[in-house]
Amino acid sequence: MNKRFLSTIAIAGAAALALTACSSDSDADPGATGDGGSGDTITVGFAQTGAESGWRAANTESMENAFSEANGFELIFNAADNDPAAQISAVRNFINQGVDAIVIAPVVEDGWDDVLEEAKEAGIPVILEDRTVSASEDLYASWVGLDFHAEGVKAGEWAAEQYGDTATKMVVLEGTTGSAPANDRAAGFAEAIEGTQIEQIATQTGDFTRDGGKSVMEGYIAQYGIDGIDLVFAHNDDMGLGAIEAIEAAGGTPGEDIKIITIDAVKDGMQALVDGKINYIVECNPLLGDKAAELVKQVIAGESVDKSYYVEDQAFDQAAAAEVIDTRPY
Ligand code: GYE
Repeated sequence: MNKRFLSTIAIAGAAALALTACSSDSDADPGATGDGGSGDTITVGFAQTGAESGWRAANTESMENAFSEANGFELIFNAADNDPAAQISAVRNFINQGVDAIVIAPVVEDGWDDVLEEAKEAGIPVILEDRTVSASEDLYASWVGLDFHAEGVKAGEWAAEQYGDTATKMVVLEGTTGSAPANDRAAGFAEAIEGTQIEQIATQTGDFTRDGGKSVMEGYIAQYGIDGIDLVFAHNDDMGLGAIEAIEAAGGTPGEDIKIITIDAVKDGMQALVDGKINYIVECNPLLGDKAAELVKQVIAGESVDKSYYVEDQAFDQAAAAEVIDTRPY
């Protein structure tokens, strides 16, 4: 696989630059074709997962900004409420509507072969953003997203370094079952803590939502007690924020009695890190819209593109979060 890191996108200032560069390119397109009429508009069906998290809200906004009318697009937006079957039928609707291109943030990895085959037969290119699929690479044009496995490794390495030498009981708040980030973050984290004294005593899905994280954490506290849990690894900030609520409601102090590691680095998560309620956050950059829009234009123009584009992520402890929190774009 051709790994290309778009490291500039990870930096707030550079992200703004990337956006400028992209929109001026896009603005130039209608003029460049000479007729400037509505025939230039690229109709794109975007099948979003849903609205489960702060990360997702930032990702949707990034996509809507990039696939704007001013940039030459008509965007047909669908959010599937994290239901894989609903998302597949949304994609099928896009095919029936005869859109020019389809962009998908796949809820889960499996189950895509048939509908991707149908899009291919209809001659409609598919670009994936954010999550990956298990289907053959021949069935889509390109993908832009994050290295979820590396995120899990980073989170696990920090846990190993901080807590690996003492007996540590860990509970996990998993993302949506069957989703690429839940699978890959779990695997990466497990590899990084192997051989340490961190013991995973329970793992359950909280569906990437704050409510889900809260109720799973309430269950863990009921079963093990505040004193029986040393560490929470939450696959995203929102579930970690839900865990904070559950710990506080049970009379515990999040970040102290129970340490918390999360992934995403969205505003609320970073604030909790600065406040000492979360101990470490690995970033997952949701600003994928510009690259996705650029890929759609390139693919429609018949230009060759790579199969995958990785955006680089950072990681933050409390001090690092305090330094950047005011300048973060999401
Ligand atoms: O971490 C989570 C969101 O797919 C990377 O989905 C994304 C994940 C993100 O709901 O907050």
